Amino acid sequence: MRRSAWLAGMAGVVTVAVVAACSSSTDNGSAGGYGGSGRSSDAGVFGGRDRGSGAQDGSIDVRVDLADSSDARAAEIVSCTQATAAQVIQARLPYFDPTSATVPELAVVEFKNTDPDGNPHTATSGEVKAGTPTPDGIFDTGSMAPGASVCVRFIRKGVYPFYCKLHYDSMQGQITVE
Ligand SMILES: [Cu+2]
Repeated sequence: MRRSAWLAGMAGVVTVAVVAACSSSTDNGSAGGYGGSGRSSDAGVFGGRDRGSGAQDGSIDVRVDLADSSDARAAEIVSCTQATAAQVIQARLPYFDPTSATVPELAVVEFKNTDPDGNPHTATSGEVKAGTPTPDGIFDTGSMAPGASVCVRFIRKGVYPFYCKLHYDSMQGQITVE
């Protein structure tokens, strides 16, 4: 857990370190940035940025290594017309519906504005802490007009809280990827 906390604070620096490691080092292999035993469910919150910290405990997580080769991010926006959503989350006042969902790894979640009163909404990853929305940068649908959808593919296991930037007092939700 100590490592996770450090990564949270150093996320920006770690990203730079990965670039340096990839371009200049051959002994820091693709699995080197990960220790399987040190990860916890909240590690996913930090998305693709928890990389490059070195093989501190010597363990290699092959599953994560596979993710390494395809996509380092924890989630990505995908075309709704080319993906089959495992879960639809409706965005409308006063709440997302459903407010929480559990999907398997690589599943696509469709965020759809079904607001009958014409309000735009977003689904923005992060938490609302003490009334202050704090985006974590993993995904953001941007403003969706009524009828619009944005699809997000979840690449890594973890818990992904989100909120609507415009109505975050009531519109908060959570995706669990397992
Ligand atoms: Cu909203």
